[in-house]
Amino acid sequence: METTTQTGLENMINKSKTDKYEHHDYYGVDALLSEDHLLAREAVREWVKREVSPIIEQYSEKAECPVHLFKQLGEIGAFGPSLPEEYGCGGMDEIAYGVIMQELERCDSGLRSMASVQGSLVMYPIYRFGSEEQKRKYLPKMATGDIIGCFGLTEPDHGSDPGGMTTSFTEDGDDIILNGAKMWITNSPVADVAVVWAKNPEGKIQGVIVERGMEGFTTPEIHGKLSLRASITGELVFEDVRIPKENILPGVVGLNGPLSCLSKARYGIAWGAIGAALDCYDSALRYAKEREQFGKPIAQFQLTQKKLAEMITEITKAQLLAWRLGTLANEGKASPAQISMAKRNNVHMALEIAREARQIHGGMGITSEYPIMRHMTNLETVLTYEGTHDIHLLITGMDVTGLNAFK
Ligand code: TGC
Ligand code: FAD
Repeated sequence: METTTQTGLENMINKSKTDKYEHHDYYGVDALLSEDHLLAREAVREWVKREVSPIIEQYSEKAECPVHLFKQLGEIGAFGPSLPEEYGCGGMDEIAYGVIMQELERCDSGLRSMASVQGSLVMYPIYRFGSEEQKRKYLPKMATGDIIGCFGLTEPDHGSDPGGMTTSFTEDGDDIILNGAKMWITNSPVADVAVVWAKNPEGKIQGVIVERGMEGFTTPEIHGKLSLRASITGELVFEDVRIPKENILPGVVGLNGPLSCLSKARYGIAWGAIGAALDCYDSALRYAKEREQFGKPIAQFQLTQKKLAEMITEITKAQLLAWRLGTLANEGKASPAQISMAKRNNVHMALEIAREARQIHGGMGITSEYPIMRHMTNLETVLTYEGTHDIHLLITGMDVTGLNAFK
């Protein structure tokens, strides 16, 4: 007798995937994009379909990061697309940055994380707050993916409240001595450099570039993640790490330094999450038209149509929100609170769509044959990192009332 494993589920699950994704643009939002935006999107989509879609499910199942993609992400211009060309970056606008993040997250939130962290959380602070020497040393090599970076803000006891951090440094001649620990750091076990936020002897927050190999600096991996499995996450541990003072980012003192980096990355997530939602919708629509029950496609049942109609409505609203945020960002007018609203709304929207798409796929929806469960579990992380769903709600609440719920 053959076992279920030999004949059943494993045979149904196609391990090498053909990416059948078709674009969905119900309100003609693409007409609001420029030729350059569309070209950038097409290039990333084509790369994702060829290089990543066939393998992403396997990496996610194995909880392994496809580190070979860092160089390729550099080649397609995914690292710092809106930072200036003079440092080897893309020189594009904020909408181009958004559409690139959307294509990456259409494949996997962890893939987008690889790019968000490198571009928005490591290259951006070096560009915005670094010395000219630091910019020339790090940015061109980071843009190509030759140097991988990570961003250390969160600590074991300070997540939503990073201002309470205890990681700190003292001064010793031309050096500083760094002590403390950071937790939940994307890319840390494979990073060459870390932008670390720590308190100076006056108790003020400053950014420090810490390089792999510095004595007392370790980056243990965090295991057991059931979400964002194709992204590698770890800690940053500093035990009397001696670092030259020239590695301090000279351009900012205070919590607004790391928070402004978060604004840049949250903006990318507001666009990116739509990608995950589109992939779930696309898969659900195709499945509903192909799968028959009671002698007709399940897409013909009103309850399925309700799900699909509500999905595309929510996606369309999110696309318009992201586009408007992009135009504000291009004018330098996107406020942190507006970015919070878009991050919160679009990630929650994507998670809800993943749950509905899972239902449409029936039992097959829980398998790795379809991307739904991977997106759904990924989005649980996206809902929490870069500021939790509730923290962003309170940021909006503070903005509209003028009253601070945090203090
Ligand atoms: P608060 O007193 O409100 O603010 C301190 C200073 O910062 C300014 N500020 C901002 N500046 C730029 N951008 C923003 N988004 C800003 N938000 C606030 C603010 O004006 C003030 O400036 P100044 O000049 O008056 O000093 O600070 P608070 O301690 O009360 O905290 C406020 C709160 C809770 C909103 C903030 O701490 C927060 O956003 N918490 C969430 C933490 C968070 O998002 N952590 C993310 C860690 S990194 C990450 O998750 C990466 S995942 C990467 C991936 O894999 O993709
Ligand atoms: P907590 O802050 O302990 O929050 C727990 C719960 O309490 C949440 O529901 C929260 O909304 C709620 N809460 C907290 N304060 C309030 C309040 N005032 N009012 C109401 N509710 C509140 N960090 C980095 O620095 N760099 C990274 O690269 C990075 N990558 C990450 C990758 C992954 C996979 C994950 C899971 C996290 C990552 N993070 C990173 C950390 C992430 O930003 C934090 O997890 C997040 O900010 C929340 O912090 P916390 O997990 O400590 O939760």
